[in-house]
Amino acid sequence: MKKYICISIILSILILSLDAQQENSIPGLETNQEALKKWQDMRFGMFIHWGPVSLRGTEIGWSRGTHVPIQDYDNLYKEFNPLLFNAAEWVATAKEAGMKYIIITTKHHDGFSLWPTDVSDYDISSTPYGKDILRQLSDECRKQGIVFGTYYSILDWHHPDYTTRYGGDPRPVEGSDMNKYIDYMYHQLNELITEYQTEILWFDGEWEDSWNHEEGIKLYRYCREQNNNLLINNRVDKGRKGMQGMSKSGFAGDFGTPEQEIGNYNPGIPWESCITIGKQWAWKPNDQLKSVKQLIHTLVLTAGGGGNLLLNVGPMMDGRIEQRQADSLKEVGKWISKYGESIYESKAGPFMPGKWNASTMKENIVYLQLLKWPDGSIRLPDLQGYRLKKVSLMNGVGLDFEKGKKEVLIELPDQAPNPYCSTLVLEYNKPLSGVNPIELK
Ligand code: H79
Repeated sequence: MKKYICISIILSILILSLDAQQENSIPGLETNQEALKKWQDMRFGMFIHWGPVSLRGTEIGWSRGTHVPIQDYDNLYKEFNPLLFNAAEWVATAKEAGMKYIIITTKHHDGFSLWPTDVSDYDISSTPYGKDILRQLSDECRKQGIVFGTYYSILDWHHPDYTTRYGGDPRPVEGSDMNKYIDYMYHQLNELITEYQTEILWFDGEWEDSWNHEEGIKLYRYCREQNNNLLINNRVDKGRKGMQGMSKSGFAGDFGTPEQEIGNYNPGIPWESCITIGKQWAWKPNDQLKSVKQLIHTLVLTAGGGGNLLLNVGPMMDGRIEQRQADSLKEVGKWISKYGESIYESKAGPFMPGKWNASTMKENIVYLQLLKWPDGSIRLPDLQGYRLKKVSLMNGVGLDFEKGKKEVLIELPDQAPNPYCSTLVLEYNKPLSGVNPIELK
């Protein structure tokens, strides 16, 4: 019997290690763990979708040939003159909101380049504005201590050599040469990596048939060869599973990219939810904005699931971030200045995000974020093997609690300490890293 158990154990170990080897069977796709950790600790970033399309207020990329005729769309750059663009103000807005990094659209599906690129005239240098927006922003990010990253769409519905058309574009694909387009793309990415020192490459537009898995792997490797500290999202390759955006194994990419939704609880995998502050990615006049409460709850639920939040703003045609959006961000920042300790550098759990809570932890401390303020008291399940030593309101007074057989009853004041999201701090007798996730009812 003993012999049999021994053999089974050895066999399982062999099978497990084979499995692990298979996952890493494609060399050159290993994430830079140090860069990953640094990025995960930041938890909150600003996404910026911007370009000449802000002159129309329609969606970037997607409105070319749909809401805006192609001829009009492709000529908008001739009027793009955002004289009130102020990189210092943008970065200060992000910083004040508690965001630690910025990702900006350098080239969306519409093909317009926001920097003076060597390989095209359809770029910022051909606009009446003329100055290099990307340079100003990347310089300013470094000045203010914000990590600078770049969005880049693999698909390009404007480039003649890209081999898929969209929006009723009448140009035939015969004669288009994807290899030529790929050269163009490599040249542009080299500019972003070496001249603008982008630290995060946020790819998009990988889903069309013009792109494939082999090219995805090649592109990932190329970028890392230029700078081994780069972090690259999973849309570089074809391994994305729907909008939840996690990666299948064997595909390139350092993190998953759920879009317009909070990722599922998954602390084991690096991921980032990208979510708009309103309804549209690019600026839309009178767009319906999410409330400050919704924004804070989104952040808290994301951190409580183990992910980052990349919250998107769409600046206006004159270069300013709309006042309403800036005001909301400021409010989020005020909340973070009090509760940020429960977000930055935190781990998800042990209580899974749910209807009324999220939770994060650090060592022996659990932060329990309450999305609704309960009436009088709350009951929490006991964590087997751990002793609850102290409960308090975050930034506030200690609270009385009573241990039952399997539960702890915590007494709460009548009034929520914070109108958006109050947080309890639970101190246990030892680090909670080994606890299984618990669903709260
Ligand atoms: O850059 C942003 C989007 O333009 C892009 N990814 C984020 C980061 C994106 N790629 N795919 N999708 C969005 C999904 C497509 C959704 C669509 Fe629509 C629904 C396209 C047209 C209708 C919503 C409304 C998005 C664009 C217009």
